[in-house]
Amino acid sequence: VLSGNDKTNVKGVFSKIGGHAEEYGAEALERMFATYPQTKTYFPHFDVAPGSAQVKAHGKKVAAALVEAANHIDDIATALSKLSDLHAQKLRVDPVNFKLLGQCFLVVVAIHNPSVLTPEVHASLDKFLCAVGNVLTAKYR
Ligand code: ZNH
Repeated sequence: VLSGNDKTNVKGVFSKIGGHAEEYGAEALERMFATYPQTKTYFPHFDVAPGSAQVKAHGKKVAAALVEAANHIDDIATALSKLSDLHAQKLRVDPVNFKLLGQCFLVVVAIHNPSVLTPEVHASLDKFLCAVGNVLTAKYR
């Protein structure tokens, strides 16, 4: 469960990264595909080469969902309800992969903003990314 302090920390991260969120989303995907090549199997219809326009576009969507979750941090489940349906009913991504993408996103934030990611903020952002992953896999059965 995210504490009040976690929520403040997460909002702080998103306000500091501001307009870079979309770019970080794409970079996190690129890093996930490179570091954990098995994740590419979910995207057989994508060009997953670094710099791919499809990966950039998808990174934007993922980042927008994260921003939406951060903006509705008291009720992420409602904010991402449709996306949760999509992942449960159609995409059926193995939940382990959410940890991988979350970790890649953390690393990308750290690379670009070393001073933002204090250990305390790191822990809060990690909890938030886990919470998002939990929402997106909550309707699996
Ligand atoms: Zn996911 C899709 C988000 C994770 C896989 N996604 C998607 C979208 C979004 C998202 C927003 C779009 C939708 C529409 O269009 O409507 N994801 C997300 C998030 C996360 C995720 C936020 C976390 C954080 N996913 C994930 C993972 C994976 C995935 C981990 C694997 C690996 N997704 C996916 C796919 C898709 C999606 C495959 C579809 C794509 C296309 O376009 O086709």
